[in-house]
Amino acid sequence: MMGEDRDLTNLHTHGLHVSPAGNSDNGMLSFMSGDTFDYEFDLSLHPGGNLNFYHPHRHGNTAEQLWGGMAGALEVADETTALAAYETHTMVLKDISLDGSAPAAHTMDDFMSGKEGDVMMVNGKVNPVLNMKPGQVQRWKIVNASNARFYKLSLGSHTLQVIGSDGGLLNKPYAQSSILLSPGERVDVMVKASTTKGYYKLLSNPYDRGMSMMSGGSSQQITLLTVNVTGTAVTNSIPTTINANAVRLAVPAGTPTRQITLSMGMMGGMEAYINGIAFSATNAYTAHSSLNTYEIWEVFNNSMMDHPFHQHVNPVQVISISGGDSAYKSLYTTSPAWKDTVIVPKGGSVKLLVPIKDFTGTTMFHCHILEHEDIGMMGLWKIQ
Ligand SMILES: [Cu+2]
Repeated sequence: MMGEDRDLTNLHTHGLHVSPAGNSDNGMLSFMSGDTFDYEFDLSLHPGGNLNFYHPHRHGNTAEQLWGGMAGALEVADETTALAAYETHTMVLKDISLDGSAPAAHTMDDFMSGKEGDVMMVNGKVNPVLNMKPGQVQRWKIVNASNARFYKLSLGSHTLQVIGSDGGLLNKPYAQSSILLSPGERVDVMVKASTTKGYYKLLSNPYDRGMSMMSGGSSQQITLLTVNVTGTAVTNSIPTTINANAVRLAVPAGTPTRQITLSMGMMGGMEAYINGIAFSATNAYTAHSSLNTYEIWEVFNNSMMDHPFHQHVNPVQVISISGGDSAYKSLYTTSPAWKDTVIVPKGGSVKLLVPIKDFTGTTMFHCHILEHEDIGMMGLWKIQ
């Protein structure tokens, strides 16, 4: 972004329920090229069984640094051994466009629309092949590490069984024909391979995140990976219970509601807002919360494109979603999913139950189309 020292960076542990203070998941820190700093994360209050994500979070530089590849998967092991026998793969979905051998530079338009690349990769490879035995069950932990690209995942002739979300394992498998995954979201799925040998494509299907006027992008169908069902058949089955302790919380009586409105600047004014304020070092919409309380956050999207709303430190459960993809809405408003990134559909809204637990300090919430975060769609969250 203009006016920022492009060397400034820091580290965010997206998804970890850890302190936002000191040398932990502190988004207010900032380091220059050549600096050394030791981070320390106490995971004793973080629930297990989830795939998380680390990337820089220096306001103004976040989008360009992630775009260039500064990100990775951060797995926290299951607290049970129930799924240990299944062959497990972690998949990092990332797109990029290259200018020669360097990541293509951002344009002004990219900051408004969110930058999508023309090369789609799984773990840094274009359309890799994954072998499965006929009848085999595999577990795939998938993170969308792209700046702005949405993936609507499906596997030819197969059903994807969702067993976990951003914050951990679900009570049981939820069968899906496709799964919408916006930037910053994760999904944990089990797949039972066909008994018919052959090649099956893991696709990203067209999805209109509100940028349909532009060519390409999330509105294209792309083959991300090819499953090759081959070899000697096995008879694996998907468990009917995953995590019996996973429950949907009831909304406590008298829980206060906070309203958060996301909006974009008009043509030419390259800014994005939370409750009318574009985040800067000196001005931000600030939510003040008390430790050991619950809040309902009602997040409205007053713009023409979807925004993945991400809050640090405390995961939430989704009470309701207005607008958007019906399968996404059904999955996250009926399952005991813990989420830290939730799509707020264009022209729609979401209602989140926010437990404020364990940690005080100053943290943040923002759009996870990181260009939007960099132009101001971020607020501060002060927990006392
Ligand atoms: Cu956004």
